Amino acid sequence: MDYIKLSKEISFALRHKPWQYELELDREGFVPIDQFLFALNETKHYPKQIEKEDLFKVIEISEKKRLEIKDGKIRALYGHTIPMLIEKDPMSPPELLYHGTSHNVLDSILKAGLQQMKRQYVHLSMDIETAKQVGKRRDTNPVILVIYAQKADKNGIRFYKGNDKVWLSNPIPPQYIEILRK
Ligand code: HQG
Repeated sequence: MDYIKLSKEISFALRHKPWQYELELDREGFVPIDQFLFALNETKHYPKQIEKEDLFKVIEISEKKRLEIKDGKIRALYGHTIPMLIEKDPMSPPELLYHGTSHNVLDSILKAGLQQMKRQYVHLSMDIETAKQVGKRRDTNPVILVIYAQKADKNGIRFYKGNDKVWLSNPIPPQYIEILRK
């Protein structure tokens, strides 16, 4: 089984295009596992039937915690672009969070703040190392931004937890953003 391919397809279905699989996410982004397996197997993208164990395997071998299985349902923990806003409970963030990005968007971010762009929320990292990994997707030597999260939270910007390393937020105005000087 090509678990990398399966992982990408799962994220695609749960974050971006559930309707292509005739799936409807609930308000928290969950779908029943049985429905999900049925939909994946209908695509005939895999040589054998996808079973529940394959979903656990995808979660187990991934270095990022992208998915959650709970009460017979599965969901993506972050990354959504679907029009229906996934409901998250606001939470108090740590004092600082980080965001890794490419140099060519720096001016725009310092002017307009961090925007969610195509996704539903801005994605922030719990630590500098994670932010570097995120930024490296776009720039071999990414810029790391420090986000004064607690200060922003106190001033009404909402923060939400994705997983242990990824936080989500509403747009972050420039006054809470600083470039990390290495
Ligand atoms: C940038 C991956 C111009 C922002 C990662 C980023 C993450 C602006 C890009 C997760 C801007 C959006 C999310 C502004 C923000 N002007 N550019 N005002 N505000 N940007 O992919 O945070 O592997 O939607 O800096 O690891 O890079 O998929 O967000 O470069 O956790 O599980 O606009 O996706 O996880 O890009 O990444 P993205 P992201 P997975």
